[in-house]
Amino acid sequence: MRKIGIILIAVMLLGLLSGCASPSNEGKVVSGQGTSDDKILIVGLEEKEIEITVEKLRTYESVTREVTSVNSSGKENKFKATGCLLEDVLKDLGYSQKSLQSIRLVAGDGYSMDVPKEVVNLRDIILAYEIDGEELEDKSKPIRVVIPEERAMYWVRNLSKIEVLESVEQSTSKKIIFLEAVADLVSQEDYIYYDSTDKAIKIEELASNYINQKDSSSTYIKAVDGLEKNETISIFNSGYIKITGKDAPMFLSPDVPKGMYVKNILWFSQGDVGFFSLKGGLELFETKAIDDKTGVSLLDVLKEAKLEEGKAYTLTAGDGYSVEIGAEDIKKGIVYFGKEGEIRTIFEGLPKNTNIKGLLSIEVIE
Ligand SMILES: Nc1nc2c(c(=O)[nH]1)N[C@H]1C(S)=C(S)[C@@H](COP(=O)(O)O)O[C@H]1N2
Ligand SMILES: [Mo]
Repeated sequence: MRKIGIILIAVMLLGLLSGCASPSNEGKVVSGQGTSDDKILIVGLEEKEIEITVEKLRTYESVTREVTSVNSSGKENKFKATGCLLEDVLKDLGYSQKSLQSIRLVAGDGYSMDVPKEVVNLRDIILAYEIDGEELEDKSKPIRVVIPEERAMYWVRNLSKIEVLESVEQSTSKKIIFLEAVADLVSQEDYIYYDSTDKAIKIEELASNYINQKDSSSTYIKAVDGLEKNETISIFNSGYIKITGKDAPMFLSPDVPKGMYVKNILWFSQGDVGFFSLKGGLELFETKAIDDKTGVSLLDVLKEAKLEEGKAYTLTAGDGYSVEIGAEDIKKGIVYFGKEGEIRTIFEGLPKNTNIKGLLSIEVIE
């Protein structure tokens, strides 16, 4: 009997310690006003992180906007968002959106999104605590960000943290590596994407072989449809570039929410290296023909990577063959896919040694 008593006491103590002894929900507010532990953090503004409760956010002037979220497939979703303006919160702390470089919105579910300076400086950023006059659904609590007039990828649900960043890396590349060419030089894995099995390359392998890691603090990504974004190195490099099948080249990863995937990449860069998709270039740029070859103008590719100011360029093939081409001559060239999918160049009026087979990279000579 004594033994049982001791066990009973032990079980009750355990229950108390783990906080589940009380069956009632005493002390917790469960109305639409949000619980008292609903809060977000603002970091990077001051040395210490700033904690703001939803209760506090409700004390700022509330705004209600009729908004339409548009996702990456073009699907529209209309609703009314009510919340306070980030600008009012910042003003209260002695800052303003207009003087910030960029911010990163971090969610509790692993989603995160960098909002570039142009958006931060220009747009109203609503910290919404009500949608259509109702309390937020669980997956959006405690706050849903809404930036009217911007894509829904910025409209982070389940907001936990706003990081104020030093600056957005728009990337100053010195070198372009063609994605389709480098994909053949690293290992390829099968990647199951919906009902097809495609090929993908590990970004970590690209990074360790082709990027000077010290130079990079963020990844810049641009898609064929004009989407531009930054992604943290640690998130990006833990993922894959799918190089075949639907929406390729595409950034994806089994470890990040699908909304962070980027379809139809034109190019991405880290440090001083930009990885450029010729497939993407052919979709976006006007094509140009020389003899019976059709491709994209090298100048368009260089301009996209902001490399058009170089004095000369070194073009290097996968087998190590290279030629140097001056700024005037580079304008006469196109880059195109050969019959076996290899990347080639041809220049109007230049000798045949500039016809590169299996082009891998272009490096600027300053
Ligand atoms: N926390 C969190 N917020 C998120 C996402 C997510 O996966 N997690 N997806 C984003 C993306 S990619 C889109 S398109 C929109 C979708 O918003 P909607 O469901 O209101 O249309 O939410 C954004 N906010
Ligand atoms: Mo999305």
